[in-house]
Amino acid sequence: MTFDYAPAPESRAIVDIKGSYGLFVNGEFVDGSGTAFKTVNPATEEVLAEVAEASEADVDAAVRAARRAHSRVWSKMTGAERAKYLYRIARIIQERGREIAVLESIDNGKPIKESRDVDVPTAAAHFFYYAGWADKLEYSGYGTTSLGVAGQVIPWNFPLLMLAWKIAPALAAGNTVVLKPAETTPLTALLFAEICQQADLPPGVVNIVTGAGATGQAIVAHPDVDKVAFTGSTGVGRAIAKTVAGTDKRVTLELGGKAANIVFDDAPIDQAVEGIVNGIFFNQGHVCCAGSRLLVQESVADEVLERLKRRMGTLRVGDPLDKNTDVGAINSPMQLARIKELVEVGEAEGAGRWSAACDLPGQGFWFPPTLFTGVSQAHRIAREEIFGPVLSVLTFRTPTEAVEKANNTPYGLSAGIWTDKGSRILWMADQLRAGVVWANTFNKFDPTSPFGGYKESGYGREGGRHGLEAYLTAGER
Ligand code: TAP
Repeated sequence: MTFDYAPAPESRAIVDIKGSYGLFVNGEFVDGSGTAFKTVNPATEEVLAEVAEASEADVDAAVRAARRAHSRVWSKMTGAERAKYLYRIARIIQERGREIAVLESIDNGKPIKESRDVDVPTAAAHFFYYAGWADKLEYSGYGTTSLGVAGQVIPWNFPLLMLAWKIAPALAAGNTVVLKPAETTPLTALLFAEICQQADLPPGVVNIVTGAGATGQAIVAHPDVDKVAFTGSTGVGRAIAKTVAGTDKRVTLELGGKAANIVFDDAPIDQAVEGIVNGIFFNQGHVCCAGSRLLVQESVADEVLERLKRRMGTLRVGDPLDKNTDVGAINSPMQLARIKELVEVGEAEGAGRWSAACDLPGQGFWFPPTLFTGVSQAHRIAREEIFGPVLSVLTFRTPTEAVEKANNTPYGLSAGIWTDKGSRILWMADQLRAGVVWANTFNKFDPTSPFGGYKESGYGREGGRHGLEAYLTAGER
């Protein structure tokens, strides 16, 4: 069943979405020379704005602006001076937090309570955290010398937060930046460009070039880019690694995941059920570290599933701007098609599909919170990243079997463990091939913690002291 709704008008009124946006190059908004594209509200299919597409020549202008700003201004400043700009940006993000959160929810489809309570405060926290490092780089262990121009390409699932993960450490370490947001979610990056102006950031230190994959490719291939930082799919990550092979560019890749969320029979079950729900339905499951494979110990599987289904029945799917919404819109029709395709494959392969009764809005892109039981390790829904609100449930008997199943994936980004035994947490954390292991919690992000993958989830770390390594020469190769 479907229903109609009018997006909450009072929230919408606090953002000023312009009819069209240019590129942000050398401190100013300029026209792009490519064909402008439209960004759409995925909850209503309303066209929000026309956005400039950066051609190779536009990317070149942005890289040249970044190079000038690096050699003449930014690398010449003391760390303490750079820190002042980062603190200022962090404060402005906080001050304009409501506006940014609403814009993020409109452009991305995520629930306002997530953009308000997670994306925006965590983005500000990254700028505060790395501002603190800017005048203390000699204690980082990675030297004090910046690399130069960083080319950064980010996905659509956490548009502002991924920008903060990339830009804050780069600037703190003295680099300048050319960043491309995803085609479906450019608006908060463009608002961030305004914030850079408001903070009086010297022109060229941050450049935002919008566009599709070809724009990202032009950044990666540009000969005067010293460092490439990419977050996105493993397929594009591989193409980027090929492009930079044989050059002296430094690269970090944050790619996909297929995390195991492992529940033992001694776990506090209600707490674990909350963690399972958060692990897979947070941000509609558009999360690289989502707990998309539930591994539950056989002796408690029935109980966990019963409580999980009951809890899924209480999730509210709908208007991202409604503060009571738990699950928002799927970001794009392409992503919705990908989710539907894999769900059909799951059914065809014989797994049992279940969703709570759930009315979805008639307009926009939606998918109900869904789980699959009877999943085997060979099923595609157990192996491939769905990047949507779809959980695959598998069972295990012993901790060794849990480790084997958890590690039986080409990915290695994150994992979760739910148990009462501290010794088991430590043993499991040691055995799991995952960059982040959460114990009795899930999807906890903090700027002080390094984050990144093993295996096909990429290499390099973002966050914490380790996140500086990618932007300083002493960490080189
Ligand atoms: P991608 O299709 O890989 O896109 C990521 C970014 O790269 C976008 O800005 C995209 O532009 C751009 N791009 C596309 N083709 C390119 C090329 N050939 N060269 C350079 N840039 C190119 O991923 P997505 O669909 O946006 O995001 C979903 C994937 O990202 C998932 O697999 C997810 O796991 C992963 N992800 C990982 C992490 C971490 S931290 N590991 C975090 C978030 C997401 P367009 O937007 O125009 O396509």
